[in-house]
Amino acid sequence: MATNRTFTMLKPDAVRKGYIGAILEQITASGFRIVAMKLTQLTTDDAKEFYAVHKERPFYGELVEYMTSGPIVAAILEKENAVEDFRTLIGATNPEEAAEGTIRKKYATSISENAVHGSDSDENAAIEGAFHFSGREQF
Ligand code: YYY
Ligand code: MG
Repeated sequence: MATNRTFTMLKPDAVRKGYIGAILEQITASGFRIVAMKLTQLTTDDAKEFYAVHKERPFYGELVEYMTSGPIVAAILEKENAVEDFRTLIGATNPEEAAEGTIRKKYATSISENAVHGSDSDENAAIEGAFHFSGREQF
């Protein structure tokens, strides 16, 4: 199903370093409308479920530990071509490979602590958004 929405998390390293405002400013200045948003913290079960697709990967344990290490900002964003355009805005998974000006280039610490999540498909955007927000929390 094609939608114009994507799902993001500002990850614990970005929140700890005080980058919430700067990152949200770049997101909204790039044409995304915030449809839902909250400051929250993932439980271990939440993080395991959210990243279940990576459970056989060597970094899974560290990823779950990191993603539960502090508060995150979860949000649903709306824009034409939202999923693809947001992946472009955040840059490559490894910040060393991310293009100049991208959110990960500017704010990420490392490949594992890479500041921000962006859904990789319309289908996953819908699943991930529904994981965090009920219908009445989406505007
Ligand atoms: O979608 P994206 O976040 O860009 O990357 P994924 O390949 O889906 O991996 C999810 C998450 O896992 C990534 O944001 C950081 C972490 N990770 C890692 O710690 N080490 C890797 N070699 C690959 C991914
Ligand atoms: Mg991914």
